[in-house]
Amino acid sequence: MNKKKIIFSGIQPSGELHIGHYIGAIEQWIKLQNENNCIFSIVDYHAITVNHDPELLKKRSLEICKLYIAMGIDPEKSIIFKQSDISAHTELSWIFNCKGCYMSDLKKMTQFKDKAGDKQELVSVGLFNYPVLMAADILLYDTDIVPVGEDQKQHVELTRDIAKRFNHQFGQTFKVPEVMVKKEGARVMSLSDPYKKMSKSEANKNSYIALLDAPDVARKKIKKAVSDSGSGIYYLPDEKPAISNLLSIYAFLGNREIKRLEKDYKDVGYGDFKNDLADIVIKFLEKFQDKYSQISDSQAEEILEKGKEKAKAIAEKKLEEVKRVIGVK
Ligand code: ATP
Ligand code: LTN
Repeated sequence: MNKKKIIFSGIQPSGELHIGHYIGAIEQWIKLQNENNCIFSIVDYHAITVNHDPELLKKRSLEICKLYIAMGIDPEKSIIFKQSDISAHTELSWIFNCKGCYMSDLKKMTQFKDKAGDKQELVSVGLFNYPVLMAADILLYDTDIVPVGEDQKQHVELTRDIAKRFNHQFGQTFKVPEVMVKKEGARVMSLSDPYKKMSKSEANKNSYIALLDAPDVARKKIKKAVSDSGSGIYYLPDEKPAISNLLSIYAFLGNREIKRLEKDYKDVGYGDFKNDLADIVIKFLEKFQDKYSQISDSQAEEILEKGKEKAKAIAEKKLEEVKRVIGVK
C-alpha cells in the first residue's frame, strides 16, 4: 500500500489572488488532497517583506482562507493555517540563518534580484532572506512534496540544500522534499506584458484576472489584453507570446487541447477569440465566487484556529528535536 505523502504549500496575502495562482498552484493542491496529507498555509510573514498595509494584510489573509475553501480545499481533509500563528516557523528560520544557508545562496535567488532591482542595498533584509523562512515552512512538517508554480522552483531547491547540509552537520533531522511543478500552466504570463509573469504585486490591475473579479471586469481585462502583431491564433510562445498565453489559459480553464483550439480559431479574428475566452473565464470564476460569498469571516477564522492547533502540534515537535540537536535544549 502506498503511504500517504505530506504535501506543503503556501500563498502570501500580498495582493489579490489571480487565475495564475489557480492554474499554477491551487488546481494541483485540490487534486493532491484526496490521496495525501496536505498542509496549506497563508504565509503572512512573507507578505511583510515589502511595504504593507496592516488592515489590508488582515483582510487578505481571511480572503485567501475563504478562497482556498471556495475553490475546493476541504478543511476536513487538509490543514489550512496562517504562518504567523505558529512561532516555530520564525524560530527555525533563525536557526537556518545560522546553519545551512549562506549569503552566496541568497545572492543567487532570481526572485530577490527581480524584486529588488537596482535597489538591492535599500530593500529589507527580510526580502533577502525570505527563502530561509520558506525553507523553515517546508521542513518543519517533514514535507515530501511542494507543489508550486515555476518561479518558486529555485527556492525549493535551496530548501533541499539547507536540509541536506543540516542533516550532514547534525545528523538526520529533516526529510529532503521534492518540488512539484506542472508541465503546463506553471507560468501564466501577464495580460499587459506577455514577457512577465502574471503577478499580484503588479500595479496595473489589467495585467491579471483576479479570482474575485466581477464578470464584466474580467471581460474588459481580456478585451484589453495585448495581442501580438499580425493575425492568426497560433501557439508559438517565441513568436506570438501574447496569443500563446491566452491560448494556454483558454485550454486550461476550458479543458480543451491547444491543437484543437488552433483549428477551431483558424479563420477567426482576435476580437472574437477574446470574447469566447472571456465566456470561459467567467464560467470558471462563477463556479466558486458564489460559494466564496457564502463563507463568513468568522467561519474562516474558526477554520484557521483549528488549522493552527493541528499544524502547531507537528511544528513544535520538530522544533524541539532541532533545538536538542543544536544544543540549545
Ligand atoms: P507576487 O505577488 O510577487 O506575484 P506570487 O503571487 O508569485 O507573488 P505567491 O502569492 O506566494 O507569490 O504565489 C503562490 C503560488 O502561486 C506559488 O506557488 C507561485 O509559484 C504560484 N504562482 C504565482 N503566480 C503565478 C503565475 N503567474 N503562474 C503560475 N503560477 C503562479
Ligand atoms: N515564496 C512562495 C510562498 C511560500 C511557499 C512556502 C510556497 C512561502 N512559504 C512554502 C511553498 C512552500 C511564493 O510563492 N512566493
